[in-house]
Amino acid sequence: MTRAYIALGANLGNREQTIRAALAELEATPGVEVAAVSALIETEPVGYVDQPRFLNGAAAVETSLPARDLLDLLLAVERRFGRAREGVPPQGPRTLDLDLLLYGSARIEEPGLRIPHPRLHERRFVLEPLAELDPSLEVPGKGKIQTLLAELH
Ligand code: PH2
Ligand code: MG
Ligand code: MG
Repeated sequence: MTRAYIALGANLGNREQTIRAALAELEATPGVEVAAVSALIETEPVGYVDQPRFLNGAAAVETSLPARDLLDLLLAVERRFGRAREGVPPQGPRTLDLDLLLYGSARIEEPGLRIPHPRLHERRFVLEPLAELDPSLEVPGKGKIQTLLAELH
């Protein structure tokens, strides 16, 4: 089993209901156990700023799925909850965003699959929920969550 961390985000529709239902789908998937979920926090949009506020959080899962299969599962769950990818801005509003942040201590650079997530260390809305789950968590090649968060100030 590998411990993986997933970023949770939504800024359209009933954000909390969608995130909770998505977590239940992950939990219902063979080979995936949701081990911990952070508080869901209200955040100002970053990057593409002209959009509604996000609800963000993070989840730790224990999984026997390879990283690529876990990623495919996250994309399938996003689609099931109405996530559109055609004709919408890449950083724009979405009903559900599930980003694979960390997969054990793995470093992976493949088309469509970059672990650790390349923008993890610069996003407070990702680091804060991760720090709540485990402040001593190590981001391969970057350092401890706690330190990364302190460096943002
Ligand atoms: N996701 C983005 C772009 N901007 N801003 C916040 N606050 N939260 C997000 O999850 C987010 C964002 C693209 O994935
Ligand atoms: Mg995403
Ligand atoms: Mg994202």
